[in-house]
Amino acid sequence: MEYFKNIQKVQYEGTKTRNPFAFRFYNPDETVAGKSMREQLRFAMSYWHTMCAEGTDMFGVGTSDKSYGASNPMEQARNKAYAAFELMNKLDLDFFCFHDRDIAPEGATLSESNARLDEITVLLKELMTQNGKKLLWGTANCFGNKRYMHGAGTAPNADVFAFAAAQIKKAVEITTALDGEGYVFWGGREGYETLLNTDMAREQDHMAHLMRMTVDYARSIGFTGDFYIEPKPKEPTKHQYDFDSATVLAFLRKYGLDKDFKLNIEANHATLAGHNFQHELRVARDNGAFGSIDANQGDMLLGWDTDQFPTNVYETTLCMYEVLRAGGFTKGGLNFDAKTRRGSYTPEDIFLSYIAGMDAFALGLRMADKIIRDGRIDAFVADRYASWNTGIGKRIEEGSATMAELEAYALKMGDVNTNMSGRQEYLENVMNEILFAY
Ligand code: XUL
Ligand code: CO
Repeated sequence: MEYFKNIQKVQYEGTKTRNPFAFRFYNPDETVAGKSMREQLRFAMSYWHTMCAEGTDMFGVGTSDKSYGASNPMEQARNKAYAAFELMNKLDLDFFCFHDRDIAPEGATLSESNARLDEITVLLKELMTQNGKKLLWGTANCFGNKRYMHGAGTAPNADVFAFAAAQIKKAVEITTALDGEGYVFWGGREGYETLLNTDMAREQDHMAHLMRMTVDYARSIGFTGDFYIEPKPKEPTKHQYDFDSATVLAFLRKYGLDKDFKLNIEANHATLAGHNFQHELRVARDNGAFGSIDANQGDMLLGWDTDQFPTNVYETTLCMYEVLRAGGFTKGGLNFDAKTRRGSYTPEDIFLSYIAGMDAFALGLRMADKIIRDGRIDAFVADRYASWNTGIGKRIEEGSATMAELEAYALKMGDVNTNMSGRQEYLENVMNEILFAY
């Protein structure tokens, strides 16, 4: 059965093409910055948005049909899996990501849900082998069911915690069975609506405990992938504990989990936290915690997580600059945690959106490589800190300068007469030149 009959395999046709179902910038086998674009970008399909979400919003029902011709939920799950691999093949996506409940619907009991997961895991494994596709990461949906109304790992009720742990245990097992390269914790409802009813310290202790147990269990069953936390400041809860990269790093260090977890940075979550995407990536990179990316973009005029397909090349360029500077992806990749707008409701729109997102990142990779080869921006930054390479600066960095020595140095100077311009506008113009003029 072919689900997307009107659409052929999308090919690279270069920038002269007028074919909307072609890549202009993503040429998978072309080498950019020392590796093929395929290896640099490691694109992944998000099962939840692409295969499941029908475009419902707070004001209206779904606009697109994701039933895949099925008449019951398990038939739908099976058809969905076949459709997912057809879509990945046609878009040349090598990876996918899922929540447990995306691939198989929740049953009436935990054991029924687990049996359903087992059945679909066998099917996915077969399809992965047949089609040469890989699982970038798996996760558990511990936020959709009403039992998680007050949180999962941070729920005030220990029974809810136990249920979440059981669900995560199974999600880790299927991720391991499918050779997943990663496992994600996104704190869906791990936060609070009001401190009047919340013991924040206790909730965070519990979350750390759950993460420690998960890592230990996963390693004991042979999971060799990376663990990630995906920061997000709010939505669905007013405050989410994994607010941003810096907050997550502090949490991991407090509980001694920093060796076990890296970060999965999402563009729209960065902007919700009042940062830009590059800032969140830089914090992760500077702390040796860069792991993976949820590729999307928000709308600066809206205060919520719009999960739009990323098309802003300035953003993708600065993102790929950070990725290259971090040494590239190891087990992570670019997962399109993105959905078509509710009005873009046809199957063709899904393809056009992935093409747009993949091309925006392919172009971003090409431009990031140009920034590095051009060298002016990196040289400017290096030069800006030149006073630290010798003399008093070097002694401070080495930790050998004393307060008394610095006082004597400052007294002798009288005042600082050596400040350089930050040249922001010049550097922004260099960016424009690199992006648009050569
Ligand atoms: C929600 C979000 C999730 C995670 C996985 O904002 O980004 O889809 O990526 O649970
Ligand atoms: Co995400």
